[in-house]
Amino acid sequence: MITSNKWVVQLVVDQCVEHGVTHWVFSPGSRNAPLAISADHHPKIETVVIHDERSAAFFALGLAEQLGRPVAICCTSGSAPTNYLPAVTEAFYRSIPLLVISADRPEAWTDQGDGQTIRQRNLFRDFTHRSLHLEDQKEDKTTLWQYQRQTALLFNKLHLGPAHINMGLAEPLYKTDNKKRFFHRTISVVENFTVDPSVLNSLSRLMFQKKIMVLCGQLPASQSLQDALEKFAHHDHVVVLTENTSNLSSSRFIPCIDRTLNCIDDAVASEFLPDIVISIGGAIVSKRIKSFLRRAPLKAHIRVGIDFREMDTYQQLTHSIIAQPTDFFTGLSGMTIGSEVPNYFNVWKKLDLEANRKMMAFQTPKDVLVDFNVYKSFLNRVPEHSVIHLGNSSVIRYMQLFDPAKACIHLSNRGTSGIDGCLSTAMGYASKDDRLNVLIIGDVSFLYDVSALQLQDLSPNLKILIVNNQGGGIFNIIDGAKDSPQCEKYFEAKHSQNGAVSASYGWKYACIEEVELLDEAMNKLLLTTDINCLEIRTNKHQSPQILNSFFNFIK
Ligand SMILES: Cc1ncc(C[n+]2csc(CCOP(=O)(O)OP(=O)(O)O)c2C)c(N)n1
Repeated sequence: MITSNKWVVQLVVDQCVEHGVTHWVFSPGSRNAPLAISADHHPKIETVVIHDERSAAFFALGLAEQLGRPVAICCTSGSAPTNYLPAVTEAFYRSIPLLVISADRPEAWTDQGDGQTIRQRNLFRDFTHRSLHLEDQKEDKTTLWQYQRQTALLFNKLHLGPAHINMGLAEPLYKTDNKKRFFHRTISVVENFTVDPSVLNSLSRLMFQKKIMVLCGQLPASQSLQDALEKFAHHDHVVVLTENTSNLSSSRFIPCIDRTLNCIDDAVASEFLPDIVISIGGAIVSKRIKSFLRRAPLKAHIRVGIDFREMDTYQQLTHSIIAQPTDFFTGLSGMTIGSEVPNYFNVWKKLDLEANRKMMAFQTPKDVLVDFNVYKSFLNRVPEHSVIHLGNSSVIRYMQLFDPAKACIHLSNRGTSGIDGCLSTAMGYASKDDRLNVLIIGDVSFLYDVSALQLQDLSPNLKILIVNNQGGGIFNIIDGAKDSPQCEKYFEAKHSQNGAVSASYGWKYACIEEVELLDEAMNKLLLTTDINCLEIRTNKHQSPQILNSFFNFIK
C-alpha cells in the first residue's frame, strides 16, 4: 500500500482506521496532501472531496448522523479550517462525532509572515472534547509513545462530539513510501452508565402520585427508547411531550407542543403544570414550553442523558442522571409510581385532540399562496419512510404545528439553529441514505448554502423544497421585530433572488406562485422524477397574518 512517507501522517491515518473513522471529507490544498495521499490509497477509507470547507464540514456532519459513526474532515492551513467552525459548533451541541484534521505549517512558522499560516492550535478549543497538536518531526521512541497515547485518548472522546488534530507538516509534502509499519494503538476505557436500582427507587418515591411530564428534545430515531417511553407513558399521571425532531411517535404522546400550549386558557393553566419534569434529548424548538416551565413551581427537574449534564434549561434542575434514557425508563418500569392521581395525561390529550380537530377545519384563503399552505400540502403528500430535513427559521416552527409525518425521520441543525449549512448537511446525510430525502428550506438559508448544489451527484435522492417568502419570513412573525422600522432592511433582509440558480447546477428546477398549482407541483416533487428542486413563492404579507389567524382559530 502506498502512503505518505511521513510517519506522523501514517500514525494519524492508522489510528483513524483502527478507531473506525473510515469516512473522510477532504477539501483541496497542498499542506494536507500527505493525508490525502495516504487516505486515498487506504483500502478501508472512503473519501469525498468538497471545495468549500464550511460546506464540507456540514456535509460530514450529515454523513456522521446518517452513519451513526465518526467522520473526518481534512483541510489545508490558514483560513481553511476556520470555515469548519460553524459545523463544529453544531456538532458540539448535538454530540455528533466529527474529527477535524487540519494541516498546518510546522509550529515554528506561526506568526512569522509565512503564507496561509494562522494560529491553528486549539482553534476549536471550546467546541471539542479533545484537541491535539502533532509535529512532523524525526521519529523517536518518546514522541511515538506520546502521539500514540494522545491520539488513542482523543479517539476515546469522539463519541461525545467533535475532536481536533492539528498537524504541523514540513515540506516536501508529496513524497510517498510503501507502507511497512502500522502505528495504531488503542486504550480501552469501559464506561458503565447503568443506573443504580437504589437511585431509581428513590426517584420513583419522589414521583409517587405526582404529575410527571417527560419532555423530549431532539433525538435520533430509536425503537428501544420509543418502547420504553410508551411503557412509562401508560401511567395516567404521566404525559410525554415530543417534537417532530424527537423522532418518537405514539398515541400516548403529545406531538405538537406549541399547538397545544396555544390552547391553554390561563384560568386552567395550573391543571397542565407538572410537578416533575424529566427531560431527555437535545434542543427543544418550542419557546412556549420553555417559558411555561420556567414559570412552573416544579418539585423536581430530572435530566437524563450522557451529555450536557448540568444543563438547567428551566432554572430548576434538581437531578442529573448520567444514563441512556432507554435504560432509565426501562429501569423505572419495574417501580411503582402511583396510579390514583388525577388523570394528567387526559388533561393534555383532550386539548391535543381538540387542537388537531380545529386545525383540520382551518381554511386558508383560496386566492393567495401563503407559507401555511406549503407545509399542509407537503405533509399531505410526503411518502411514509422518507427523511425530512428541516431548515431553521420559520420552517421548523411551522412544521411543529402539524402532527409529524407518519413513519418519517425528522432532522434539523438545532444544535446552534444556524441557517448556514442546512443544504450541505442534508446532502451529507442523503449521500448514504436510500430513502427519499427532502429538505424544506427558506430562501435565505438556501442562498446561504448554495455552493452545496454542486454536490448533487453525491446525493441524487435529495429533493429540495424552497419556501420563498423573499427574505427572513421569521422576522415578520416574531413580536418586536415585525414592528420595527428596520425590519425589512435589516432583519427580514428582503431580496429578489430565487432558486433558479439550481438549474445551472443541473437540478430539475420548477417554480410556482399560484395556490391552485401547489398540490400538483408538490406531487411532482415528491412522487415523480420530473422535479427535484421546487421553489414556492409565497405571499410575504399574508403569510404572517394567516399564521396569526390560525393561532386564534384553534384557541
Ligand atoms: C448562520 C446564521 N446567521 C444568521 C442567523 C439569524 N437568522 C435566523 S432566521 C434568519 C432568516 C432566515 O430566512 P429564510 O431562510 O428565508 O427562512 P424564513 O425565515 O423565511 O423561514 C436569519 C438571518 C442564523 N440563525 N444563522
